[in-house]
Amino acid sequence: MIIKLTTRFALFAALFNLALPSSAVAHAILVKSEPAKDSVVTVSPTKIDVWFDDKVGSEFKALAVIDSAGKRVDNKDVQQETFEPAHLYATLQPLAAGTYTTRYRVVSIDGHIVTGKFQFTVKAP
Ligand SMILES: [Cu+2]
Repeated sequence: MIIKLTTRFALFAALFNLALPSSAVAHAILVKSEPAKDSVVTVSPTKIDVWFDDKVGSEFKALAVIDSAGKRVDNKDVQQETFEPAHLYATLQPLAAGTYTTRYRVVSIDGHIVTGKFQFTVKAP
């Protein structure tokens, strides 16, 4: 009985590991941004900052801010903080009142590409 349970547990553990290794262990996820997701700001931000839970690759990184008409309002100058490789940022053009969508794409250290988006709103003070 003990052997059978142990075997079953080992099989379960093996299956679980096969199913979830990268997403559970090394897949970078966005944990913070400035402006924050779904926030309302009254001053046009001069840049967009995003932070992941782990360092991301320096290649293939992309960060774009798009207005409600689909026009890019970032300066296409995405940078990775030298001493904090989980942090990316890009500078922004002056933003009129409106809702903006930030889109990002990074490569996790496990080699997987992670993409996502979130919105923030600029409101006249
Ligand atoms: Cu992954």
